[in-house]
Amino acid sequence: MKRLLASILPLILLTGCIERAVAPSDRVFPSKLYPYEVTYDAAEFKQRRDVLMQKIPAGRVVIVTTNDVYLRNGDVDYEFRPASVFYYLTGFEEPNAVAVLRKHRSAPGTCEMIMFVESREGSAVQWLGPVFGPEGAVQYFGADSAYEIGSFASFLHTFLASGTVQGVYGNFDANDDVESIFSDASGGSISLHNLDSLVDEMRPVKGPLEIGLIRRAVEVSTHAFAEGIRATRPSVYEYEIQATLEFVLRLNGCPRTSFPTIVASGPNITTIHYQSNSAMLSDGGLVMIDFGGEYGYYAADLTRTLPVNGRFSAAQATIYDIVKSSHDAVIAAAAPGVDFSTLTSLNIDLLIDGLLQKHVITGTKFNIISSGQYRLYIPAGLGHQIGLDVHDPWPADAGKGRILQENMVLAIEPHIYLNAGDQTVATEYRGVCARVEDDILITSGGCEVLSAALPGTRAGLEAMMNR
Ligand SMILES: [Mn+2]
Repeated sequence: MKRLLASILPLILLTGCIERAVAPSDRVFPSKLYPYEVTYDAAEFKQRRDVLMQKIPAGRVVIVTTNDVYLRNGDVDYEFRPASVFYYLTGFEEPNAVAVLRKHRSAPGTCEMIMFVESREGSAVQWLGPVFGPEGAVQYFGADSAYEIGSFASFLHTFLASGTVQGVYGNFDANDDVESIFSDASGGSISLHNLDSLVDEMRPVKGPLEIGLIRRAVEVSTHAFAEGIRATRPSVYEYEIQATLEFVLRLNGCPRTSFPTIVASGPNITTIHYQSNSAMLSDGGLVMIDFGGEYGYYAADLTRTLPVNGRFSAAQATIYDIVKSSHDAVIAAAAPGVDFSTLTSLNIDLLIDGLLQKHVITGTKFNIISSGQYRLYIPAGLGHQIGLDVHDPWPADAGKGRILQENMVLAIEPHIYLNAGDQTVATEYRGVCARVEDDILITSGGCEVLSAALPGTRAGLEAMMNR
């Protein structure tokens, strides 16, 4: 108990030091699900709908739905989280909601929004709490009109039968009920188009509200990660480190992680999406922690690889330093106008160079890369965008390349995985892995490492573990 208190007290004392990250704006409304400090600017969501509507050909409309509520077991549901595309366009957090977007008849170039949301009264309020209802959808979320969700099916039948709608952009993968209502109402005579791919073109460049939320998610996550690093030592269990990470995360206002926390030690380290977090950490081994919080629905995503006993062995240090130097080179090269595939190639070049120079593997760089052998050691991509999804979408049109632009946010995660049974790897390196993942904001002249407060060098990590 004494040990537990001693480990928790400093965490509690540390939690007061994070500044409010999101400034209130002129038109704000409270978030029921985020009562602490997130405020929303309804005008920003309206602007996104206006931009989207300019991409929609005449005669077509958008029907965007939030996620279904999924049964977990018995009469318990999984925690609800809105569909990212629905949230991006509406800011609406409650389940059982649909928005119909069309070109505004009286304000050309803008979007009209008709919302269908849940109403609650009587015992439903007693059990589940109040909802915004149609009135709230108009008052706070900028709906031009709003109705009870139960009337959506009859609305859609009438709307589609009117002959004015020639096509619909929808995201019906998110909700089977809405999909079947659409199938019934359209009778197969209205063309259905992919909404996500249009919104995917809009999401990469983040606005000020989004960047503020990501900064906050990263800030809290780095803070939690530091406590997770301090909790790492021989004989603790992976789930103890997970508990520390998630405790500090929740204590600082993040309602959830942005993906299931990975604490992979010993032989588990080679499982990229290891899930059980059930093993005990062994002296002399490594542990890889992949973790990030979600704040205001925006993700952070960080990885560190640690020596369980606080000191990297010679082989572990060699692999770690190869990864870290590539990580630094990629971040130095990240800037507006740079194609992400150029950074991917740079990373593979540097990692394979490093492995050859240190005699971890043998052969020629050309053969190892052109034959695809490098994928044995570098199984995953260099990184990805982050935003409402931890793997935020790139626009589907790959022909345009993945050119970095100011105010994109990315997770950069160079890694080397050397499997225990890999005969192409020198014996002493088999089973050694390293990954370092930071979150960066592309700026006008380069990038800012949002997670710079978390040590990434070998010396910095060892210092943090041995303090
Ligand atoms: Mn990642």
